[in-house]
Amino acid sequence: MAAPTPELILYDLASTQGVCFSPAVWRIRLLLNYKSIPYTTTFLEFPDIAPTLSALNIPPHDATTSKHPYTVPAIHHLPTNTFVMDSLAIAAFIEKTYPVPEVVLTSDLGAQIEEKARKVVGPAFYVSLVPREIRILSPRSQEYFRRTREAALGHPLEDLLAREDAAWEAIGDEARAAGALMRTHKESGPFVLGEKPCFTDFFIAGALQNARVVDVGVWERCMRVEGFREVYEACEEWMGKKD
Ligand SMILES: N[C@@H](CCC(=O)N[C@@H](CS)C(=O)NCC(=O)O)C(=O)O
Repeated sequence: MAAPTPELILYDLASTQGVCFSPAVWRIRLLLNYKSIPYTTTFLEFPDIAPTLSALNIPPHDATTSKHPYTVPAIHHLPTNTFVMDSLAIAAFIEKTYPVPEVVLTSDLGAQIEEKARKVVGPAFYVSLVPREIRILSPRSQEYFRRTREAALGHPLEDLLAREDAAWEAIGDEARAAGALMRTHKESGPFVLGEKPCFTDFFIAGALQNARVVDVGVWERCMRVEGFREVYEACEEWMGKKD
């Protein structure tokens, strides 16, 4: 059977693995896969993101809210020739354009979980994944990634690994509390809001899939925490299209 005509092009981050690993892009990929929207992927190397997206006339991010003027995910919606950058803006565009099946983008519980996950698990992810992400980049992207991240850090990426075990030990109880919040509606289903996935589920599953591609040990650490595991497993059926 012929492949369906793509509705959009998804701009993603390239790696030597040939599959999506960016957490922000995975959020959008999960949304597209859940809604069965056909799309193609254009993988960009880190140093090509800004030149490619600016050549498409996409306006840059506001410098006061983003470290980088251009980021992936970005999309080109072919039927309307619309370009959108930033995962939240893209999710809003997709939800408006393809409202069925509905995906709740924001909720009080979802916001609480995302904030807790960012604050609690985010720092441990950073320490574990940033020094390892470089290993799955091409030489050109490695040079860009090391230069930009070390300029911000003020020391070699690899130095982060010395803090890894302490970072994970420090978050045990709080990570379990975040996981427990994800189980609030466990009587009605495995997702944050119960029966059906919402965008917070894709936020969680996207972050875990990022860990799985970059370092399976980090993914396993998270999968031991109740809540994270259930959400990830329930979202796995929409992880089939990875490129
Ligand atoms: N707020 C953005 C963040 C996306 C983001 O940070 N993307 C990274 C890749 S995971 C990126 O494109 N970085 C560009 C760079 O480092 O130059 C979103 O949610 O889409």
